[in-house]
This record gives sequence, structure tokens and C-alpha cells, in this order.
Amino acid sequence: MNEHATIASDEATRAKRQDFYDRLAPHNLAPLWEVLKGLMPREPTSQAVPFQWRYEDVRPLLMEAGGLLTAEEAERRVLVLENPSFVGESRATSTIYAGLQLILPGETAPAHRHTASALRFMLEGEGAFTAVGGERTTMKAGDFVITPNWAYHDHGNEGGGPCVWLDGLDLPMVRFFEAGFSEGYNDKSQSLTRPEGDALARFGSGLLPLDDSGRRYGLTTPIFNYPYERTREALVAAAKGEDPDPHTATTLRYANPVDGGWTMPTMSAWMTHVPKGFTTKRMRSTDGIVMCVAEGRGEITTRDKTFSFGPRDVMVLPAWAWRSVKASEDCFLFCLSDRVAQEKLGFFREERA
Ligand code: 1HN
Repeated sequence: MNEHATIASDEATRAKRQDFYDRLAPHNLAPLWEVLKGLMPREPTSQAVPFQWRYEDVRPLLMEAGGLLTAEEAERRVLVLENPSFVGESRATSTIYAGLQLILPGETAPAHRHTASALRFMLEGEGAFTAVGGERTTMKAGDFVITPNWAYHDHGNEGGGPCVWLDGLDLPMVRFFEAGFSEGYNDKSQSLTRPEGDALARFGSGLLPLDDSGRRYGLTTPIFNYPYERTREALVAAAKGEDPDPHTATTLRYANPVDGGWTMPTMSAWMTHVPKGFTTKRMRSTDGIVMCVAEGRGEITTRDKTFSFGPRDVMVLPAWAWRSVKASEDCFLFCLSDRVAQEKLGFFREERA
């Protein structure tokens, strides 16, 4: 066979196959062999891109939203942190929703509940509270606050200034499974049945109630506020006892005291302390991460980007992209990801350089 014949026969084959594909289409059938490589990649390439929202850029816009509508009108007055790859999809990473929520003095964000689990990382202001399970907790800067799935929750601000926090929800996961429900409460705020601090006293003091399984919220931790004061103190003390790990510096994960697992069924959260002058070695993992700076300044490098960060900035570190943090001051970095879900499903992997 000469060269032309080969090409001709290749073209003929291609045309014959295409004709076959065209006849498959009306039956809603498709040839796997044309898409197999994409379905079975050698390794993940996240569609999410690295991104940073500087707090100093976002804050004025958030305050402007505060003048445009009330928290009650909005139900939740939030600026959604949209990954540039997912405009209009309310996704920060492929699986995590993130937003910055503003509540002004005297306002109420009315009670509702939904299938999605939510977490808050408090950024600014004093006097904001959230209520869950008939108990209120006052949220201070750096506090990690949890709203279990299907638990009624409402927020308020009894302080004198604006309060802002980062919201993280597993909404894209719930949407993927098409399992989302929600409903309102019969009142603006839920009725309170326990004094503030009750959950933390019962479950967050290295003690557990003799006669309470702690499974009030199913798979979610019964503690709904992990105060920054305690987290920070633990990290500082832990850093005194051991040199920082080359890759993770000093990292402690937020844990469910009932079983020692992560705090929520779908989202993992942890805090990393990187001491001034330290640079972490490169690592990567299959979970896309939303990172929020509690304290400190430095640089984070991931994929093709280096972001210099300061307090309250939020960054997205895409899945399976190498990452490294350089601390120019003592840093305390809050992180959340879908790691717990991936671990349970058997997907999670990490690699350390
Ligand atoms: C929600 O319930 C809150 O309770 C915040 O503060 C953001 C985004 C989508 C759906 C529900 C909150 C939300 C949300």
C-alpha cells in the first residue's frame, strides 16, 4: 500500500466511524473509546484556579452591600467568592462554596435550615452571634463555628459595629448529588433552650457527658464554636514542644470529640501555625483548599501563582497543585477542604516533596 492509500484508508476508517457515531447519537449512545482518556486521567488537573481575595479590596464592597439591603431582606447578606473558573456557579473550589457575610448592629439573619453543612470563620467585629440547637454562641475573630446539616440557624449582631465572617458550605457537593432541601422556621429567631457555653462545657473540655452520646447532630461535632483563643494557645504550646514539620509546620485539625474524626461529614478544617522566617516544603493533595489568614503575613505559592497575603485574606489552592507557604511574620492560617469526604470515599491522596 502506498502512502496515499494509507491516508485514504485512515480517512475512510474515520469517516466510517463518524458515520457510526452519528447513528449512535439519536439512541443516546456514545463510544467510550473516544472519551476514555479524559474519564481516566493519569492524575487530577483541577478546573479551579488559584485565586486570592484581599480583604482590603473586598471590605469596602461588602460595606456598600450593607447600605443597599438589610440582612433580613437578603436572608443572608453575602458576597460569594467565585473561582474565576466557575463564574455564576457559587464555587470557590470545585466542591466548596465560600462567601463573606456581613451583619450590621441590630440586624437578624432569619432562621432556616438546609441539607448543606456550613462553617464560619469569624473575621471582624464584636457582638455577632449564631444560634444552633437552641443555644447561642458569640463569635469572636478567629473562632471556627459550625452549622450542622439540617439544623435551624439564625444570626444576629448585638454589638456596635459591623461583623464579618467567612462562610464555607458543601453546596456544590449537595448539588452534585442533587440532594438539597431547605425550609424556613416559623419565627425570625429560634427559641433558646440552653445557656451560652453549654455545648463547649459538655463536649469541649476533655470531658464528655456520661449519659449523652453527643450524636445530637448525627455526623457533626456537638461543639459548634471552637474559640480562637484555645486554638491559638494550643498551636503556640505545640510549637514549643516540637520543631515545625517541614511540610505542614505546626498543624492541628478541628476534631469531633465524640469519635476523634473531623468535625463535619463533608468538610475538613484545620489551622496551621507557620513561625516567622519559616518556609514549608512543597506538598500537594487531592483536596482543593480555601485558606483564610487569621494572623500574619507571608507568601503562598501554588501552581503558577505567588500571592502575598495579610490578615483576613482568602485564597484558593486548587487540588493536586503544589503549594508552599513562606511566613514573613508568625502566621496562623485557617484552612477548609473536602478532605473528609474524599477520605471516606477512598479518593484522598497527598504527596510531599
Ligand atoms: C446560609 O444558610 C448561610 O446561614 C450563608 O449564614 C450562606 C449560602 C447558600 C445557602 C445557604 C448562613 C449560604 C447559606
